[in-house]
Amino acid sequence: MMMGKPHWHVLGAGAIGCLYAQALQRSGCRATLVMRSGTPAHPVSVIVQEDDRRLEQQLPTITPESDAAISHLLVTTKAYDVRAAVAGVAHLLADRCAVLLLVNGLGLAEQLLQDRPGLDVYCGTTTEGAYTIAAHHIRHAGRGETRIGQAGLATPPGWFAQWQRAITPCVWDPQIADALWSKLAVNCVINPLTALHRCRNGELASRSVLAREVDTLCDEVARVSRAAGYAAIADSLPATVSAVIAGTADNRSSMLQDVESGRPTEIDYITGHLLKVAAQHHIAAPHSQSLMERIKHRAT
Ligand code: KPL
Repeated sequence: MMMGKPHWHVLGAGAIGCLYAQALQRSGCRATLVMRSGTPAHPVSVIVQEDDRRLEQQLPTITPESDAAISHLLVTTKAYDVRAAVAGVAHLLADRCAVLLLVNGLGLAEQLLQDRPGLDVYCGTTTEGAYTIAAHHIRHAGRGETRIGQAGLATPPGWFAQWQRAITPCVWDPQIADALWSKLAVNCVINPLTALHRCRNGELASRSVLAREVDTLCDEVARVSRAAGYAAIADSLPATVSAVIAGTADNRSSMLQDVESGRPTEIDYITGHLLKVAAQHHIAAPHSQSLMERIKHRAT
């Protein structure tokens, strides 16, 4: 049982990091942003715009040089930054620090536990829609659901009640692996195709050439999903992907945004993870393999 309200440190002050940091602070928790090494550790003003409301909150910051003790760490960085970012604050982490990963892709919890077996790692996934307008200034564009869990943990830890007060709806999911795999499967279809064809999500349904690629890829991702033990997700994948495409038709996927801004992509943790699982089950996944190579070797 948790005594008092936990103090959350947030690593990754992008749109989702700012949204959750502000929500936690407004609910009565302490929330502190962890800035890059060498950044002046001044409080920053986090602005969240939703509908016609503008919520502004001063949040304290620390850098890895500080002597803070971190008991609860929320990680919302890009997938490829997680390992180094957590290593950068490792000396500040309490024994059995709770680390909640709200990042795209799979495989990172296992990596973190390999690096630091003492951590108490949780995983989450969210359909909240938020994008950055300027540094620490975001638009909360669409309300969604946040699911959090830890493999084998049926009941939530003490800190979770505060999350439910801060973020609605926020659900404890004893089957979090299913939710994470379902998101991975959708991202394996939508993200590389939109990034390669430089199109919005909706064009994957409205352009027949792309719709055929979606079908082929859904078949392949479903085969891997079934072999990995996610038969129900495999069966409903075409319908799930169609629904996400329709519901996010105007979106530029996160991978398309990464490509357009010349950033690295999260392909290693999305398609790359699928390919690792496919290899473990001796399943060929040539379309995913080819997409991954084309994304990695694309001309920028
Ligand atoms: O999760 C997404 C992403 O862009 O990473 C989808 C669901 C595809 C929405 O754009």
